[in-house]
Amino acid sequence: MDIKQRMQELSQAKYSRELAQCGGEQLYHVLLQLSQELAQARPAPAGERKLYYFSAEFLIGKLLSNNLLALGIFDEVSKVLAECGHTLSAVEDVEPEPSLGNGGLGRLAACFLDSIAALGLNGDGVGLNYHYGLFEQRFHRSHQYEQPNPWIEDESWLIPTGVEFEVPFGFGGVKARLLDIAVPGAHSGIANRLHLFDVENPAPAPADGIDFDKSDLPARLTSFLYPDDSDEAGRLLRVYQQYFMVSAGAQLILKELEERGFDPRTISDHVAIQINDTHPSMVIPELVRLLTARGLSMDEAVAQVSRTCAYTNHTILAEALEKWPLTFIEKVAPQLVPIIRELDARAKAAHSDPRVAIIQGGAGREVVHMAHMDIHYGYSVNGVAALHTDILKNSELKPFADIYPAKFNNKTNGVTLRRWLEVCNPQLASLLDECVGTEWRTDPTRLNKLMDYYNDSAVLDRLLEIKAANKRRASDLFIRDQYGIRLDPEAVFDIQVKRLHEYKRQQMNALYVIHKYLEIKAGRIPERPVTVIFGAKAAPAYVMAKNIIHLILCLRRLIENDPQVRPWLHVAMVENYNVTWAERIIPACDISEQISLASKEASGTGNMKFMANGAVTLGTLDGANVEIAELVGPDNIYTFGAGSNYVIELYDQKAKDSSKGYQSRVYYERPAVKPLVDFLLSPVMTELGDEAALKALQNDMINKDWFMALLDVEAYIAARDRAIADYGDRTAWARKMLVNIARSGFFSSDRTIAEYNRDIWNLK
Ligand code: 26Q
Repeated sequence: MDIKQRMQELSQAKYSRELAQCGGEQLYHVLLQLSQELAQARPAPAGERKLYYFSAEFLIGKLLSNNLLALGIFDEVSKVLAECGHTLSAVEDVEPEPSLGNGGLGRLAACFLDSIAALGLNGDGVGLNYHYGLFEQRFHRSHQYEQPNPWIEDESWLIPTGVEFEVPFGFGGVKARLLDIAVPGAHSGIANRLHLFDVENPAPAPADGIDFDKSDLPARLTSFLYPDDSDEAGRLLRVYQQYFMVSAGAQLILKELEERGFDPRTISDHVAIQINDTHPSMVIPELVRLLTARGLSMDEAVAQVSRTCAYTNHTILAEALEKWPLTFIEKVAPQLVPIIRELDARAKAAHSDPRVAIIQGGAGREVVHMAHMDIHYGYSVNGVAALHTDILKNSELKPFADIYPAKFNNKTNGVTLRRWLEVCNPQLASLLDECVGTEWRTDPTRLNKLMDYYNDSAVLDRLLEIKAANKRRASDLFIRDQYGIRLDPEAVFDIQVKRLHEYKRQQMNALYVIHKYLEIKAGRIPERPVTVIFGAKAAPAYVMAKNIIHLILCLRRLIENDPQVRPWLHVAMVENYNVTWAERIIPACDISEQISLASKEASGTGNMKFMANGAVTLGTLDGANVEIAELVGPDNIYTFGAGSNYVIELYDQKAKDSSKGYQSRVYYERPAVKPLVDFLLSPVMTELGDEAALKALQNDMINKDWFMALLDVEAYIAARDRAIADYGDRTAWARKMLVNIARSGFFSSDRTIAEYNRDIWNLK
């Protein structure tokens, strides 16, 4: 197809204008329609087995650039736009971001869909069409506020399908309407689909804020994505959402199975269901229900489902493991209760250990342990990084691993380098083309060839130039879109962007900022200026997380107002950090902060995106950081802090005797630590901030510090200062960048998906 000609036809048809006369908004809609036409003209992949990736979240981000890339018309469209005096990135500014996920788990699902399509595999996503994505974050007086975040416009990526199913809730049936988003595969010529279910008559927008009547069902079923990351909201509406998704999804699977001409008795030969954390776990009893309704015996149905479903665990935080009161399920989907009781009875008959029961608790207090159902009635259980899977097998899920050793397997996460390198860092991508050839775009292991340039000063200089250009660009966008806030592009960019959670330890990063501030005030001028950038949303009900945001924003104001400190230290916090901001900021990073308490971050995926863009990791030996460290070697990463075995040991000691194990006060009393923690309530801070919030935070640090920030803070400061000092040797630093980029191919989600397919799905 002649792309330019088709763009011209569309601009005429839609706006009766020449392409060159169109503004950004019109060009966006021309390109949206063009992409939809091309994607919908593509065939579905061949293959008798089909994967359904069930997830409550798909944090897809803006789609225009990525779809143009996958459709193979990115360069051509960029050229046509340039002829009209526009850039693709300016056109994409018009696109609203669909923030249909909280963070890592949702973004992983989006990367996976991209890779499944790129590998030409037969696999679709199944989820919900939330009308409001994750809340929009606003800062006011150094506090976070939440606003609704609508993303659906009259013309969007959603394609109506006309497909409908009835979902039988306790209160009556609700029609589920299916909308699709096309997922074109790069280099594969096919397109898969993201299936998003919605109610027939969604409620209109709420008048104000993100609060709404949660009992207004069914109209409110798909209104909001739950704004929690790892916090159990414990809400009935969440269970309604989950059942709506899995019932409609299971009906879709059976419909397609029939259309493909297969008997439901053979479903496990033709279907694989990946359950993304426990949010879709009710698909297991629902599928049993639907199969028995189609004539299978209970034994047959259970056997088929157990060979169809596979479960991915994304967390070891006990509070994030979903356990629903049986009364909730009784209310939402009473027809599932006898099935769940039957599944539980079978598990109890086979395994007397009460720790592996599905239903736990006495009469009236019974809870359904969703992960336990997945493990007994799924054929695969995987963790998301080597360390995480080891911890699952050896401690968190040990009783299960002893029963089902063969089910457990590791699939280290990955990210799509198409979005996270080719699109977001085109200059680096073309340097890589020059150095290693363009094949890395389909085979990321080819990036290893970059090691040949370890001593090539021209290439090392180019890496530094590209990084400097990306820092300038990020600074310009900051001034444009973040209320004129200035970054210093000459400074070291030290970045921590991820959801706000105590275990991720943004508070420890803030303690480093305090340390630097006090050093400068004492006349000890640092070697070079540092810009510390944060980006993080706190779950609206997570008070401690909001207090940490408050601390960071107060430090920002304190430093901005201090002419002695300002030349050497900047603190910036991105308002409304999302996928769009991630694409702007990650290419500009020098030091990537991955400082979770060892054993707590299942994998992390931001760490991989930073590495691929030439940032050097400063991190604990947690999650996938462990694998990054192995791949790049000790000279090209800064690791510090307590190891996971020691941390787990400390928690075990504390569980046995609360006077044993980690005692934060002991670390608080250390001379290097006390002044940092005390600073939270110093006069300069209480004058700027909310004393009660700062006091609550300080009190927690001294007396609890559940995630042991004070245990690691001294080692952290030393490692971070070492990294900032090393930055001064530009050639040596450029080599570290080069090694990180060269070794990042392993973290392509194409590799991860190839492993899922080889070990779990067997699609072709
Ligand atoms: C649970 C119950 C009620 C309401 C919300 C939730 C909920 C929502 C989202 C629980 C957990 C999540 C998200 C978890 C998550 O993002 N986990 C991250 O998954 C990434 C991909 O595997 C990992 O890289 C991260 O380490 C892990 O934290």
